[in-house]
Amino acid sequence: MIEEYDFVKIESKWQDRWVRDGFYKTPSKVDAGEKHYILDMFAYTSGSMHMGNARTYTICDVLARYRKRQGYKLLHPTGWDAFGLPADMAAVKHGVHPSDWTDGNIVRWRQQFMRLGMPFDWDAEIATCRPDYYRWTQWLFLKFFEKGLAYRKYADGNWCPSCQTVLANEQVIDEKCERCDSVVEQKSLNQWFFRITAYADRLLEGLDRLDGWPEKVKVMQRNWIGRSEGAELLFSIKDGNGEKIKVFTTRPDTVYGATYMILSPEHPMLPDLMAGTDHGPSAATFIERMRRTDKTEREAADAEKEGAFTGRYAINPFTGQEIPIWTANYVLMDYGTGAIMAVPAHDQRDLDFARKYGLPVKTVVQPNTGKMPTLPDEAYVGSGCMVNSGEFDCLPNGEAAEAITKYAESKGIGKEAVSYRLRDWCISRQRYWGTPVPIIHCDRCGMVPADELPVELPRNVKLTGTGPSPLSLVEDFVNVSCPKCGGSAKRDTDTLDTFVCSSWYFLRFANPHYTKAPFDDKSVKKWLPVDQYFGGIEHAILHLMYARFFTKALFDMGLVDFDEPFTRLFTPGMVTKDGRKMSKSKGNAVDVDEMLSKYGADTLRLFVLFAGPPEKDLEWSNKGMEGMHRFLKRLWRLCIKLLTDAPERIDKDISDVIRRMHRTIRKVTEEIERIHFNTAISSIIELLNAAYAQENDPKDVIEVVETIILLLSPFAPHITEELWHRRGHPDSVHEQPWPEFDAEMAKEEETTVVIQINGKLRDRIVVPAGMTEDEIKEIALARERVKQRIEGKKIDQIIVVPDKLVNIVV
Ligand code: ANZ
Ligand code: ZN
Repeated sequence: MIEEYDFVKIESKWQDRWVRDGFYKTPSKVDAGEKHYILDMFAYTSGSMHMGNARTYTICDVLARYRKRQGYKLLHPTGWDAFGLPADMAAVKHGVHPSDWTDGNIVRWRQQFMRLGMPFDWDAEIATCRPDYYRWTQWLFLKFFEKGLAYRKYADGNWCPSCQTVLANEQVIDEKCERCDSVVEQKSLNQWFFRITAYADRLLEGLDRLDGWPEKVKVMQRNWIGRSEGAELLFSIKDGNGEKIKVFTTRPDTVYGATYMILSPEHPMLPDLMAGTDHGPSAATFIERMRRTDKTEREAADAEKEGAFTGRYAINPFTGQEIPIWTANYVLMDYGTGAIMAVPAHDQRDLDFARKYGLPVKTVVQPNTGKMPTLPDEAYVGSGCMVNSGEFDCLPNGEAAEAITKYAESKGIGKEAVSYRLRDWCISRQRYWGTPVPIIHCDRCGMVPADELPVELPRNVKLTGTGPSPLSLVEDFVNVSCPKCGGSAKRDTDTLDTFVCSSWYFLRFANPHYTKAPFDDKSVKKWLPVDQYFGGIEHAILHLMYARFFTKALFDMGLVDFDEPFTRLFTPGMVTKDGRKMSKSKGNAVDVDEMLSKYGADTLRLFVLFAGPPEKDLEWSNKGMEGMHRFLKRLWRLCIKLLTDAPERIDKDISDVIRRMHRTIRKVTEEIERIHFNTAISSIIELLNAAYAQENDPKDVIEVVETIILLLSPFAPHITEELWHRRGHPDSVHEQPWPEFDAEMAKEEETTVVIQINGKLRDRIVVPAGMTEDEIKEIALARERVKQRIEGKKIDQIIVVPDKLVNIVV
């Protein structure tokens, strides 16, 4: 009777041992070229680990284990992104203190990491909610403040008058507060911002150097920054007091076609413009309604365009014509200048609007076909020659854009301009569970940096979920004396967005308990930048942009000597069930702990790695789990049988299975390097099957099986460790050097295939043996000699005899 595969016992035994032996402890001595920093986005402690997290962390762990085996010295830490709104909400709902709730979650997360076979160094963990961490978040905030990169200004927010707080866009439903149904107002509040827009160009330029990042993430960041080149043009107002309306346009060439103007409903010039006109009151009603409409709704491309005439006219500076000034939902205050010249003939949104309200349409760009564009409902947005444009007629429109901008500049009515979609980052929250803003407001001295850090979050607060910032109710927190003049002053009572905490944690990991600064310069020089970063695509913009911004700002302050934090980035796909993202609220989540109890970590790890390419979404399958579990049992049976009582290998004949083993080592190594873990695992499975086929001839099989254990160990670390020890090796399998292949033996067998056309020999090709029919066909058809002979002829049939012959019948 062969002993059963008892994964419960095996896994917990090794998990404890690895932590005790300091498996992921950061080595102190690291020579040049030896360091490797692998990092997974640290966990947001709003709950416990879900299957998507389990997959991402597993992918990261495999690569870390593999790099270690290659001889790299690893920095591979983890920690907790531990502040944030969910803790406040849990406190209100269940009456538990956010701090206790968070600590409870951290304990669970830690256990789950352990159970998955990820033996982190828990003495080196960091948590953003602990004073020894957030004092440095505050310190950095003050640095940014000192450099003018953090500032406070009045800004519009969704204000619920009965809850007395700003709501996120997501919390506004049909213009009403999701909690109390009051109509939400736009209210200006004092808010803190980081001046990320000052880094827009640097953030763009840096992307071009990030060769190790997925293209799709770079595209998302580029779009988010949204750089547009164009011009600003000034339009004077008929019967005005000399004030001019400034527009931003990417198409200055079309200025002769500007038949009306639109100001955003929030535009500051509107009230004065409308005062006393007949149209004023109806426009005012429209504006009031727009102010209450959710911005994202207004911005949606398919939102119905609506507007109102202000009763006033502007003068098109190029045609001299009077054009009506409107206000409309689709022009936003926070882009460009908040005002546009509308060119309905060449802009679809303007055309839709003009059709709806009967405004004139004038074509100024003619397609190069010579025909005028026909325009009932579709704007002509292509290029062409200028028409109806005075002295600029007949110029190609690209040249006209330049000429018109130059002309405007010479007349003092315009200039070249660049506009960005990127906005400054609003970092203040009227919430409790976050890093307190370390600023003191003094009537005499203004905003004064707190002199003692950390500004500790008081524990005793009343959280009701409504009302103003919870900290503003804690009197002995609020009332302080001014560090500058000693007079009575008040602390800022906002807390920082959690994305601030996570914008620099990767620096802290280099020396997590450093007490003299946020990060230890010497250790940062040794370990940073992060060589390989892992995290979900949902962070493509926010976190990954903020961390880049921080790094660049710190670089400019001379605090770090690199300006991109993550050299390579990998974004694993989601885990889905029945085609939809797994989520507790949708009721389709598969519980990680339950799967670990039922099948063990090695099975779960193999399943999430094997079921598809890591960058793609992965559909959960119970059958797939069963399949992986069976594979491990097969491995167990064969090994136990062979490794406990088989004879040593004596004669050194090279059999097929040994060749295959060398090919597998090569393949697995290449595939791990490309993070194609699914194909790496499938070739290990094939090798095991080949070993089984030779079970009765154990002399080669022993070598093969030991290699399988070595190759499989980063993926399924527990079973392989156990089998390695059973085989009598005293050291951990995870300390063995990565197996090497013999290039000669790993060579694919080659074969010569003859190519015939209508039965006559025309060419010969040498290809790896075992190619599929389609692969051979493709190669044959691409040969020059073949192409020449079949050119212009119709192929009736292609006959393939694998490894031997292709006959093309034409
Ligand atoms: C005249 C024009 C003619 C325009 C034309 C386009 C085509 P991107 O490429 O996204 O930067 N625009 C400017 N500010 C706006 C705002 N605050 N809200 C809504 N739309 C605004 O878009 C730039 C174009 O979007 C600008 O160029 C302007 O319309 C519009 F044939 O000006 B254009
Ligand atoms: Zn003062």
